[in-house]
Amino acid sequence: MNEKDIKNLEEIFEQRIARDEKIEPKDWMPEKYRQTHIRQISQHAHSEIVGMLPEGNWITRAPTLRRKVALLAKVQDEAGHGLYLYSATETLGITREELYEQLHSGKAKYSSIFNYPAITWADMGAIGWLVDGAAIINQVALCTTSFGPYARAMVRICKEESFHQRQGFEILLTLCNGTEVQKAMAQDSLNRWWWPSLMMFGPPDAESTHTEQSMKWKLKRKSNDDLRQQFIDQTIPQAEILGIKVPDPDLKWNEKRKSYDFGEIDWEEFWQVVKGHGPCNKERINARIDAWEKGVWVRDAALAYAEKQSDKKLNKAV
Ligand code: BYC
Repeated sequence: MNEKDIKNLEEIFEQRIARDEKIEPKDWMPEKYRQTHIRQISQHAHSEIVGMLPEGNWITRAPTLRRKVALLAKVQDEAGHGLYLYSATETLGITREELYEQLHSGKAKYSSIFNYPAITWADMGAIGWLVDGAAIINQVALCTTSFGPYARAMVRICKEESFHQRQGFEILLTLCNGTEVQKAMAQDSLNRWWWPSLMMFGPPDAESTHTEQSMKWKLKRKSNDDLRQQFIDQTIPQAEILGIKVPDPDLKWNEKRKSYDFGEIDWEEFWQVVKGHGPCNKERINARIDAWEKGVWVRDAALAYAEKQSDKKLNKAV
């Protein structure tokens, strides 16, 4: 293909984006569009899979059977989200093995939030309420993203995240209506998860390397700071219902902006966690590598079975 042909294709592509048409896997797309989607969708998939670890650890310690069933279903949903998202990424011409390799070698990122420990039962509430709450705000915007398989996966994922957010809020509501010790546990959990939840939306717009291009391609529909503000405005009234306090002395309603002003986020901490130096980074990656290595016999058995079946078909055909 010569330069003129590529320019033509680029123009047609930009016009399709402008018309809000979905881009499908077999459509022509600029290489950078493909690569940035592989990066973001796979990081999203890795986040779902690594995100199962802090909660998975609490399934056997859930306080009642009802809580256990709900948590088990939530963690199972996360596995499903990871699988749709890996499948969506594979449509862009990368294999599942390559994606796992990128996660295990530390080349691919996953959400910073999952590098914090879940140390009490209240953390199951805070993860559902805050982490899934933040995820919904980010993902509702992604339901209209320009790449078809990603947008369609988001619709179902958002519905399930909405259930997750409510189960988390309900855990905290129960604790907040319980004994003083239970309420203190809920407050402690909010203290520890609040700031890391705000970091989930990524660096401030001025420092975000990908936002400008991703907004042009309609991969991102809202900026990191806009989504973060929306999350804060939506979450503060919920904290008031719970009767617990967000750990930010600078948090204040701004009547003019009809939004909350809030304190400085510790971006140094964020980058430390993103670069692999958070409290649980090593533990999380080691758990994933361990699962991959221990699962080798399952993959081998499935492959051997598939080969046997295809040999049988072949023998019948001759
Ligand atoms: N953590 O230019 P920027 C869930 C990286 S899981 C780590 O703003 P972008 C759940 C960023 O990758 C939901 N790294 O990037 C599961 C980039 O580095 P690279 C997870 C981060 O992509 C289980 C650099 O910083 N949701 O719901 O335009 C249980 C510069 O950033 C983070 C998603 O993945 C971070 N927080 O915007 C419970 C949503 N933030 O790649 C719940 C999909 C930034 O150049 N992703 N970085 O090396 C997105 O919407 C966007 O990728 C982001 C970042 C808003 C996260």
